[in-house]
Amino acid sequence: MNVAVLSGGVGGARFLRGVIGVVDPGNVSIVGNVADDIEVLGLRVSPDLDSILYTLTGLADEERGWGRAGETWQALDTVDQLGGESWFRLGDRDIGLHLVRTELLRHGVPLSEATERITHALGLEAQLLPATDDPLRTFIETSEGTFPFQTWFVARGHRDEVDAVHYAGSPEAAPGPGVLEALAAADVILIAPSNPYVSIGPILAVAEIRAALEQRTVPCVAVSPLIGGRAVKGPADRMLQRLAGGTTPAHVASCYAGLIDALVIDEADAPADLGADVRSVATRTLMTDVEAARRLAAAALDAAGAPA
Ligand code: FO1
Repeated sequence: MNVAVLSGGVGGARFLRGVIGVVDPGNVSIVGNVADDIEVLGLRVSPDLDSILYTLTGLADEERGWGRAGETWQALDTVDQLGGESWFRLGDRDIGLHLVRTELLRHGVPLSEATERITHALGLEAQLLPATDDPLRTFIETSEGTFPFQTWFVARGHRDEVDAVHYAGSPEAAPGPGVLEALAAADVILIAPSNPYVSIGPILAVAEIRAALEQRTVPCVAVSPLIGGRAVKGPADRMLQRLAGGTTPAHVASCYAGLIDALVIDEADAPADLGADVRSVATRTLMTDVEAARRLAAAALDAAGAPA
């Protein structure tokens, strides 16, 4: 069975670990968000691709949720000492990856190919596909101004309430190599429990990816990132409250109108009526460990009528 998964960073990565626990990783294609990528200290950082890569290869710092385990920060200490830009914390091990990626991009290698080389070198069996090779960046509009995603998220601690989200570059962005092929070859399409606005939204802002989902001939199932109307971590609940008008499963489903056949929700949010076209399936969605992530992935595949 071929499975394609649309995913953001941390929550998505944990879910993906469940997916590759129940489906042959060689049959899993991941379409990853690249709109929160950032250039910092001359390095190109792709946080969501890296969270997925590190998590699936066992290199992630589980507690922090991003970056690598056993990280040290000597390079950043020097940056700090020299008055450089140190608000976006790059660890020594992590920097090694960014150096390689940046060098490849500087030589004209597209992000998709750079990602392929890096994931291959680290032994990732699943296919990790950047949603696009084109410049696509999320901007957050607030009453304090409009900020690039990482400025709002990290530097400002995602405290400002969000009035709107923009995906700069989306009208020109084409799907990355392999993305449409992976969606076309999939027996099931899954949307990971990632933030609908800043993780999945940018992927769906690539018109041809959205169209592929609208015209799908196979089931598409999303997993809600909320439990009892609350985000496990991050600003998803506040964003849904403000931008969709609430945090119920119906509000989550509204972010994927016309794109999904079922929404997996937490038992704490059940029962939910999502209208005639979208079923809701309730299960325990908190991914406390790998086994819980596997159970959630299996429930999502079950909801798609394609049991693992
Ligand atoms: N998140 C933070 O909250 N603070 C950081 O300093 C930070 C650095 C960082 C470096 C590399 C990387 O891959 C991720 C990093 N993140 C950091 C996480 C990242 O900003 C977000 O979790 C994602 O972009 C949201 O999906």
